[in-house]
Amino acid sequence: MLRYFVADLHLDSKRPDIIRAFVHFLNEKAVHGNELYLLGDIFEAWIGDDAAPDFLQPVYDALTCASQSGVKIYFQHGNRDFLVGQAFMDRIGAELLPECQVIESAHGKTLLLHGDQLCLDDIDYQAFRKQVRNPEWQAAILSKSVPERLELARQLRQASQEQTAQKAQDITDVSPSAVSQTLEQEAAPLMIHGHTHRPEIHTEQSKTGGVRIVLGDWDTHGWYLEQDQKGSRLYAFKLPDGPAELQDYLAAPD
Ligand code: OKV
Ligand code: MN
Repeated sequence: MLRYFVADLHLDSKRPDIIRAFVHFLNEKAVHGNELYLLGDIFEAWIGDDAAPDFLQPVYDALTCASQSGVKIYFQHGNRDFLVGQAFMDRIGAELLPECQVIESAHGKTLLLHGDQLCLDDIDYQAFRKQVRNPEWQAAILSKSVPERLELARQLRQASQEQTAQKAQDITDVSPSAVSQTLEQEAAPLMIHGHTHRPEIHTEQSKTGGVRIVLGDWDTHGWYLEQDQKGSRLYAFKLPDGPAELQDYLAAPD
């Protein structure tokens, strides 16, 4: 059994380099695995399956290609792509997971989660999360026109940027009590999550010495966790510098 885990790519038209790196990762790495776990915030702002942006077509194609070649793809919502729905899962051949999924790995019982639900010290964020995860609120949003949804997403992002700038760094990390409680409640020796953009492998996370693997966000580097019978390994790889336009321009004179 070979598995790959990624989170926090924040795919966006402004970062064609990340789109290309992800497509490359899917075609070169993920297709050789049995399972691929997308643990949230794959997309910067998903405003509904009916408004899936065209610039991500290479990503949809690579995901579809992987699922058709036998890779089981699992998708967990993040705080930016909570509106990903069953229609998009059907389109790429993936399965939606609940906000906390338990699997068996070489380490034993393993919890998978985006990670934002562990950031309990950020009271404002938890209130925001409760609202955007509410099915009635989501249905109301999805009934709006695409331009209305785009405008709302833009306003929310602006509000967040103003708030985050004021927040102490430590409240945007996981709360240690939420981590130990979650591990102990599920009697799991391992959890894997993203969200905090603090890639690390932490030990002693619970009474029984639980381990917490944090995936990195894709920015200057891409990050993925590879897992098999032997265990888990967290990899980072450098993204080619700069946007494609500049590279093409630099490559052109000859
Ligand atoms: C994070 C907080 C914004 C607090 C909106 C569709 C919709 C995505 C979004 C855009 C903004 C989340 C995802 C963010 C935290 C806020 C505001 C307050 C208190 C839509 C898809 F619904 F509008 F269509 N958003 N972001 N807040 O910038 O991450 O924590 S966010
Ligand atoms: Mn997140």
